[in-house]
Amino acid sequence: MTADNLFLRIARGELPADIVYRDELVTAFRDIDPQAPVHVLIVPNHHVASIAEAGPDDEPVLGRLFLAARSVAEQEGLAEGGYRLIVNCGAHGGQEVEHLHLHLLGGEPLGPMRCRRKEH
Ligand code: DGP
Repeated sequence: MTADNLFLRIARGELPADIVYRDELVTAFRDIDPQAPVHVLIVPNHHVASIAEAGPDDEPVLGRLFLAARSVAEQEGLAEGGYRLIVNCGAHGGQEVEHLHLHLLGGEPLGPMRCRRKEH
């Protein structure tokens, strides 16, 4: 399996993940390597390699990613304390998986910028 289709296969239910939200456009599941007490990834249910590859047809799913992130944040008890949403894009952005994903991080003060807690 390539990294390209990993998240698509999770969204399709073909690979296991701790799913916390799903609708007809997007799926949210817990990150396998959490960088905060709550770390959820929200992904489109169809293939979009990155935000750089998104086009006008993807506008509904792009909006849904943010609204789903808000719902998950409320579900996870983050609404009051606040949270951070991150989209990595391409090599310089640190994107490792080539399927568009929105990181939802929260559960503690995150500081001015977030770095990985450990090396891979
Ligand atoms: P990024 O660097 O923005 O491409 O983030 C990729 C994230 O995906 C990273 O935080 C770890 C997570 N991840 C990688 N493989 C898996 C997996 O198989 N399952 C889950 N749940 N998360 C994964």
